[in-house]
Amino acid sequence: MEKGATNLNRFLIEEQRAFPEATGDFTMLIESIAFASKIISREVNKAGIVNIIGKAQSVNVHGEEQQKLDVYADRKMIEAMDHLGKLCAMASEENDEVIQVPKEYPKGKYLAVFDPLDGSSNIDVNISIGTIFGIYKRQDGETGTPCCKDFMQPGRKIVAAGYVIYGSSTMMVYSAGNGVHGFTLDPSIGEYILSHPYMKIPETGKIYSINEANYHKWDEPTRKFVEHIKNHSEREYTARYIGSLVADFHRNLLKGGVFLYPGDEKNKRGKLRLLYECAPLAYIIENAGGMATNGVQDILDIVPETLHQKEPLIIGSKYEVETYLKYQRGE
Ligand code: AHM
Ligand code: MG
Repeated sequence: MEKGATNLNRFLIEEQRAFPEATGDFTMLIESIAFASKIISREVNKAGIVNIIGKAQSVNVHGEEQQKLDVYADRKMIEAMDHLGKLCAMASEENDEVIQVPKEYPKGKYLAVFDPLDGSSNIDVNISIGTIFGIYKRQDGETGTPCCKDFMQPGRKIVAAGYVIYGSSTMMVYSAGNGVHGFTLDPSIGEYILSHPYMKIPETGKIYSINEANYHKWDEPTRKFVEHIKNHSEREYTARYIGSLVADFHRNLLKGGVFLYPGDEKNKRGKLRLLYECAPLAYIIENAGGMATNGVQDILDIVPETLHQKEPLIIGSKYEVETYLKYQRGE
């Protein structure tokens, strides 16, 4: 490691030291997610040259075909965390039910939620994809075998969240409530190095990201908002939509702007899952000075009713999200 560089391990230890009551449990969890992400990153990078591209023989809980790498990434995330003695259960976009800690391992107080490989339909065309995660504490007084109910907590209860983007470089972006920090993987030494401390999203930005093919299915306020963006010549908005949430989100976090996946006629609650996608990214954006809403409520205030619940997601710079809300309120 270069002199003066801070790797993830050092960063977490120093962050932990700032909180004398911290036990280090949490540091171990984040490091384990980082470990899983390095393995996933390696597989994603060689996806074009090994026979791993293509569909697995299974369909996930949403009726979508699972890609082989989805299944692989899901297993790596589970294996990285199940034995630590820090978790009482996990929930993943790729699993119908709560994932229990195997009997042979002790249980801890945390719950992990994750989308192991978001945007995986983009793998075959070599577009950036990502892993999204969130950590909650089990609610007070809950004992016994963890079940769905344990996960029915609003995003405000998240104790840490983040994502990994497998892009031109692999980056982990993480927050435990004390700023948002980005770490870039140095593949030559296999270490995440702090490259983007205290990330902040600009108050307003030029980018809007939405799948406009759905225009005629959106509600009136969403259509009006997008028309407003397009006709706002002095702000010079520009459209950018990859169709890979982590990549779209990451770009907008750095440059400013808004990402929208609203509900529409066909998918009333949009497409993105509250627990695995919306809430962790909403936690990151709020800690970076931005906003996230479903058009009515802050994403972080929504109490999930089911594990795989979907929510409309409008997320990004304050100015653009507030403008969207004004259209929703008819102002
Ligand atoms: P996935 O979790 O099955 O990969 O799907 C989620 C992805 C997001 O990454 C992306 O923002 C969205 O689907 C794109 O949807 P669409 O193709 O409808 O625009
Ligand atoms: Mg996803």
